[in-house]
Amino acid sequence: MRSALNETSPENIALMDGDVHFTYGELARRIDRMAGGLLAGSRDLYEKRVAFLVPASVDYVIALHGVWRAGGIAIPLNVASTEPEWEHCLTSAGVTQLLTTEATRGSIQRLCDRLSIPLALVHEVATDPPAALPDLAPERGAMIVFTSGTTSKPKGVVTTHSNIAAQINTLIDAWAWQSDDVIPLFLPLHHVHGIINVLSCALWAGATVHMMPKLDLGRLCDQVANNVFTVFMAVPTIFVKLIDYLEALEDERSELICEGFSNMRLNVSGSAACPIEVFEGWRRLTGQVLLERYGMTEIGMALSNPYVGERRPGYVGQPLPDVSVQLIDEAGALVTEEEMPGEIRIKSPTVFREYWGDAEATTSSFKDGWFCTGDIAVFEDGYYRIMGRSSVDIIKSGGYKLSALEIENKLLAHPDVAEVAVVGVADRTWGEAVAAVVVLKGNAGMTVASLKAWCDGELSPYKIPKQLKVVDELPRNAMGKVTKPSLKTLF
Ligand code: MCA
Ligand code: AMP
Repeated sequence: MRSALNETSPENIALMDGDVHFTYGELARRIDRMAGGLLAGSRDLYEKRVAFLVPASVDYVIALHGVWRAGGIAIPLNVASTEPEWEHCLTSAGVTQLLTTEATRGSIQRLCDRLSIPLALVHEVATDPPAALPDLAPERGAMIVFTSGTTSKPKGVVTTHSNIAAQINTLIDAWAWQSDDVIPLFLPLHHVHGIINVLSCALWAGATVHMMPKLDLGRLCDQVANNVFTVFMAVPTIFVKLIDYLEALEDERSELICEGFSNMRLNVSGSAACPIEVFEGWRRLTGQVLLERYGMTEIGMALSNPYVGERRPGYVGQPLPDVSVQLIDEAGALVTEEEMPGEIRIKSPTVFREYWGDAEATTSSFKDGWFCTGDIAVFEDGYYRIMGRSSVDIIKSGGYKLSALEIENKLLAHPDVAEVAVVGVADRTWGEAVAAVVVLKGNAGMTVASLKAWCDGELSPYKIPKQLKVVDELPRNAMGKVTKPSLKTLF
């Protein structure tokens, strides 16, 4: 994005990184120098893929915006991933340069050496600002975010500058972002929720973002109690954790923190279904009526409860401006009656361009120009309600979308595993928890602890099964396919 940073008040504080603050003016200067370093004398990166492994910090913002301004495609990597997971991202996207920090270099240096990908520290790359920055046509690729799905390996979702601008502008208007807003950012910065809804909306609106490399409820709540923030966005798991945390505190402290939340102008929940108990629990404690919205990596935000008006518990509201929504039933017909379920299909300027290097997956995810989300919803009395997903192979745990197939493939490499099926089981904290049902070879034994230990370094920690059942055989239908829904009842 050429000017994804607000330029109206250069003296305003854009970022708080620990105790250090960065104004919009200072950030813009650093980003220009980064773009200059990345260009290294050339006129344009021409959609060259530049990945970065950078924790939430000013360096993250400089890397993201520097790549955008130099005409590259920015690929933010998950700081919690394992080497095989990073390798998939780097090779499938044809990454030619990687940016990192002193703190994270050690974990990825060996991989970059093996793949012959040049690696540099963010602060080393910056040079003098370039004489000219490339002119970026809106339809050019800007970012690749990896998302899990019904395939074993995550797919790279390519969004253009125009998609990103639409995703940001829609939310700035819908949720009334202001330059005096202040928001904490503890969500991972390799997903749309953290990158677009929090970071990019705030920086476009001229607001202030407090970068937090990790969710630390105690430190966060200290600031909330001091009325530092005006807006708060999180996944339902975090609201569950906050409710538990606040209820365990002594009354006086809990009241101060609840008052801090109560004084904010907006609390948003998304990335997974917000249970009605959580919605009501949050209202009881803080007085805040959560605004629940629905989105997806491929489409940005599509449905939202109103900023002004009734926010209905258990519902995700109505289409955001410029978003068209259809519900399509199992027979492929348009649902025209209320209370009849159908798959959500979307047309919108926010919808992504393609899955990187996977024309087949891109084509099959659209029908007649509509993006098929795989989520099932109903329309009831003016509001959409999400009922679930069409695939049992997608699990939503703590807001992360996980592929059961990816986890199964990894577990099949375990020397004692003959067969395995992975399912998501209902969980109060995580929404769904990853559970594995395995058939073992010979007389081998397995416990959750031994399985977790084996998975360490193979799968990101949040993908590792939390529950395990060892069975003699997996239930299959007449076609030989494992009947996954029946497995959920084992837990
Ligand atoms: C951490 N753990 C998890 C998860 N997170 N287990 C399952 N699912 C998870 N999501 C496990 C760790 O492996 C560890 O296990 C233990 O919990 C403690 O880890 P820790 O990192 O300390 O946990 P935490 O800091 O409390 O993390 C929970 C979290 C995090 C903050 C809720 O999961 C998170 O940031 N989730 C948000 C994801 C997100 O932003 N998704 C947006 C994508 P052990 O103790 O066994 O080692 S969706 C999206 O972008 C679309 C567009 C949308 O609609 O928003
Ligand atoms: P991701 O691909 O990680 O962007 O996750 C997108 C998915 O999260 C959607 O396809 C939905 O299944 C789910 N999701 C996001 N927001 C909500 C919500 N408010 N309620 C239910 N599911 C949601």
